[in-house]
Amino acid sequence: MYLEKIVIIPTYNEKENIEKIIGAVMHLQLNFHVLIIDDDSPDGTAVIVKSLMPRYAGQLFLEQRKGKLGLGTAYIHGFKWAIDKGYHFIFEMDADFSHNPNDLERLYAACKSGAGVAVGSRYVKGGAVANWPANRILLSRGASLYTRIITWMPVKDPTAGFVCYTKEVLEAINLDGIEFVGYAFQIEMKFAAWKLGFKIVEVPITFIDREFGASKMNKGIVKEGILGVLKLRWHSLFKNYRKRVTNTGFSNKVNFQETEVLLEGK
Ligand SMILES: Nc1nc2c(ncn2[C@@H]2O[C@H](COP(=O)(O)OP(=O)(O)O)[C@@H](O)[C@H]2O)c(=O)[nH]1
Ligand SMILES: [Mg+2]
Repeated sequence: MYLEKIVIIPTYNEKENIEKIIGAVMHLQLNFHVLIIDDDSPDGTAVIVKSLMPRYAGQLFLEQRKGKLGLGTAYIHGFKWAIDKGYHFIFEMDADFSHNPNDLERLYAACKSGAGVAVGSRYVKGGAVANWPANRILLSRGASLYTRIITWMPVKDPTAGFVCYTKEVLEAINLDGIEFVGYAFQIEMKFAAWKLGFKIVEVPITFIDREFGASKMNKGIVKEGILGVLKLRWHSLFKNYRKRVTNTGFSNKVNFQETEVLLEGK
């Protein structure tokens, strides 16, 4: 079977949103599959996902990790899973409706017509942010400007977490070489794709603040972002960053069944 599109949604305590967001993607009826990466949410998010799996058999998948390990490693886990299964268009999306599932189709279209990475962007013409508190807008705008000044990467919304990657891009990147886990993770993924020569296109979206549940943003994530961007630039100038993030053929291959057997044997 040709597996085309999968939306990876990382979750930590999203019980108010999870059923609705999965329903909204399925409702599109555009054959988007959904992979939830749950970090053992204490609120039982994974239990809700499991209860929905029969309804969306063959379209909804769940990977559970043992504890809160961060957004970045959740996505890396999901990317490897999706590559392993053979998906061609691999999406990142939040569970909290900040990203409108109706925009998935436009991200897909951008990749279909030649982009390696399509970024759902708040800061290009036509993009917007709704309801976010002023301090979050300032932080996000500041992070974008800072990233552009330090790295010169031509992306207006480098911290965006609503993205479509083609399989070719994710296969070209050594995913184990991606270092960061928070906002810096989003920046680094785009930076790596750019450094490896892929085309990044920004598609305007309206980002809406979450109505339900709580943000997991914290000071550590901001600090990682500030230092992380400097580190990326430093490494790309003096330490052959490209080499570190180039997939040499082995790094992204994980046999998930084998991992499970290994874990069980422990
Ligand atoms: N699996 C996993 N998901 C996470 C983690 N931290 C945040 N998320 C999810 O990542 C998405 C974005 O997080 P959110 O708290 O909304 O960040 P914000 O939009 O920057 O305030 C949501 O779907 C969260 O549930 C984590 O450590 N592990
Ligand atoms: Mg959010």
